Amino acid sequence: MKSFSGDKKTTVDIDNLLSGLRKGRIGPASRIISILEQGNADDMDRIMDEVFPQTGHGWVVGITGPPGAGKSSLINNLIREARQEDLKIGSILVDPTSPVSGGAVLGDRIRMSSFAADQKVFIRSMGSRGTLGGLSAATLGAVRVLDYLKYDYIFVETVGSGQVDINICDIADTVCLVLIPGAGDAIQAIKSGIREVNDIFVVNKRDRPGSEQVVSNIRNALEMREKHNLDDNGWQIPIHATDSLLREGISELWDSIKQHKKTIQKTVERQDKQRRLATQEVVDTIMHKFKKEFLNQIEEKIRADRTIDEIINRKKSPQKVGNEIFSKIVADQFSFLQMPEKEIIKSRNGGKRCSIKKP
Ligand SMILES: Nc1nc2c(ncn2[C@@H]2O[C@H](COP(=O)(O)OP(=O)(O)O)[C@@H](O)[C@H]2O)c(=O)[nH]1
Ligand SMILES: [Mg+2]
Repeated sequence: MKSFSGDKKTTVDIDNLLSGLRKGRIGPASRIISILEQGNADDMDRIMDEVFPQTGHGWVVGITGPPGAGKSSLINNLIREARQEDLKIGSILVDPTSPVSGGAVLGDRIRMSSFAADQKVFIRSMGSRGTLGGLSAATLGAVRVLDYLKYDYIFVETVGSGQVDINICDIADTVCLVLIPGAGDAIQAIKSGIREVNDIFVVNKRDRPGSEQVVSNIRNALEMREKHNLDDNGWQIPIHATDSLLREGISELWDSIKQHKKTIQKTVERQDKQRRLATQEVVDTIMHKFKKEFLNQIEEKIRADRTIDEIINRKKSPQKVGNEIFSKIVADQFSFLQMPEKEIIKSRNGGKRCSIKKP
């Protein structure tokens, strides 16, 4: 297998792939997504510099919920609906690398293979390994690659989990929470679904007993919410009961997704959300650089300074020492051992003292 990391060839490879992408080719897009998955920040920077300015076309639909709820089956059906309108559809399935997903991924492959010959459908699964179990920067990168290629709707399937660095609610324009009857934690999921500004509820497997109960639980919870006046952008959260096997309730769900797009596309809330995401990404980029460039040095410096002795001798707590060093960094009094990356560092005193360049 070809390696994309580290060497000079990488730059050439990426350049070639980007030029393929410019021609709208799928092969290079797929390989670019693989590069993003490898998580090299420089590659990511290079690719996004090219891709990002040409994005903003695609509508990102997050399909989230517990494993086995039928998310992939629903997406499969939604793609069918969208294809009847000749829309170009991308789909990214984020596999949580758990034993449960092994079989599901195989199922996905079989289901999705029905679109193999369709040039206007792109389906890709991405691992979430190496991240905190949910979405990674690579997922967002992949969404942007598809957006660049003018996919009209991009479905992102994720297993609903709370603590992730980039949440599906941050990156999706429309979030559908998929629940099923008989799952013990349904009420809890409903509550957090509402809290996290879920846009559409789906109760899949409506062929199973108890689905009406789940629908009415959601309805009750939503009514409570409305009484507390949390509705702001004029969108009334719908609840769709679906059967993905018999394809029932799917076209209504698809209509709701399109309606949601129409309703919120030009709202201030959407702009605010985009600003929040952009801010978070900028901060993440800085943090990443900061960790890479400074943390090792700070650690070495602490070791060399015998600062730790004060902790071992119970003179100071680790927290106090940490806070003192942090204050020194902020006050520009902390000397690093070596010169970190040139462009963000200014040197003084013959290169011995370095600090983050002030804006
Ligand atoms: N009875 C029933 N089974 C369904 C329905 N939708 C999906 N399934 C089945 O549920 C299992 C999990 O579906 P899948 O789409 O892989 O769920 P995901 O893990 O949420 O993506 C599969 O065996 C599907 O065939 C439905 O509406 N009714
Ligand atoms: Mg799935």
